[in-house]
Amino acid sequence: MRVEAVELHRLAIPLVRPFETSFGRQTGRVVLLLRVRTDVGDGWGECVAMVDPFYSSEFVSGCEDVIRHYLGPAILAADVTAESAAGLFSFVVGHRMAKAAVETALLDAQLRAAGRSFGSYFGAVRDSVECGVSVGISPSIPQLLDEVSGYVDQGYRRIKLKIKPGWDLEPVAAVRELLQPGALLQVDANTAYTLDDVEHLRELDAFDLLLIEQPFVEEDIRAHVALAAAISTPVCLDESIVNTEVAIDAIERRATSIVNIKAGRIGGYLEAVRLHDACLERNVPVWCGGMLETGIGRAANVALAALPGFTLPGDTSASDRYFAEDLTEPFVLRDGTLDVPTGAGSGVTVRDELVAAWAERPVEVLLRG
Ligand code: OSB
Ligand code: MG
Repeated sequence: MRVEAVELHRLAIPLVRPFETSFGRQTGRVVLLLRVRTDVGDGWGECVAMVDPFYSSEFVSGCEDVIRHYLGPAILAADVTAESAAGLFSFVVGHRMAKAAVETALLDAQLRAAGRSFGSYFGAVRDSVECGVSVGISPSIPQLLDEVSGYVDQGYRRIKLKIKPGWDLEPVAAVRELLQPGALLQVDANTAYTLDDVEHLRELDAFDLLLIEQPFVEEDIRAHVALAAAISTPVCLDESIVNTEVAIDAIERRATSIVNIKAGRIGGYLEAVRLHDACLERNVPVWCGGMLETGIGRAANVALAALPGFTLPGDTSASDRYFAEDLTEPFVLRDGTLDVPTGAGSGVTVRDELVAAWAERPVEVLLRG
């Protein structure tokens, strides 16, 4: 494929409700979108980086810069395919979220041209996926219960509560009490704890949680090994999993018995399929994480979540959990599931008028030559 132009679109989209985690509170999503214009047609990619480097070291402006100065020029200088992108980008260390966005745009262009869907290309075995919902830290327990009840009524198949020191046992107990017996419940600490908290975290064992996600800093695999040995709640890594090899190492060391797969965090969907395959081979259940994506990123996540190893509901919630209006046709929850798009490429159509309306700055275009 020959790439003629790379467009960088930086948008700001309001969220329907603030989203608070142990690392901060967001009222909107600043999102970097890429459109590649190629000799076989256009493709879109969404970058999962947040506006601040609080979830990972990557952030929107950093990704813009890496694409502007390195990844964009690289795909404009040589013939490229989604399959050759990772190799072409290997001269840049890290910056996986930026790389993932570019690779996904290339894949979208290439599969649209071939008339093939992301789901078919990834190896999807289902035409719809079970959905969970990630619930932010709330100003109070009654407000949390209100929000959770709303999601339960909508049909979400699993609740994930964001926790941090001072907001853990009490909200988890209250939500467990609210839910039907056997309902799926899990927690996500986004690195807010330390090994000094092991005795405290052990108290979560009383609530029959599916898993606790990323209690400790991303580099500290050893601390997760120690926690996993000390509590009965399964430990699941998110931030720590930066590629397939790191995941295999964490699995073999028993730091993680379940893996949260986010294609953006590990450099793209091709790597996500590799990671899925490695986990499936080892009988390690996986689920599809989310980063408050618009319909562009969500379409690809839902296709990924249709692979056989994704046996737990993902953070693949409906468009209306995030946005009053989505950038594509909305993803609508039906009996707790979302349909896997079947059209070519991502299978969704980007609403150019919304891309223009939510632009934070004029589109930046990188040209060949
Ligand atoms: O840790 O999974 C996370 C959102 C932004 C950054 C990190 C995380 C999240 C979520 C929301 O939990 C998942 C979603 O609904 O997209
Ligand atoms: Mg997480």
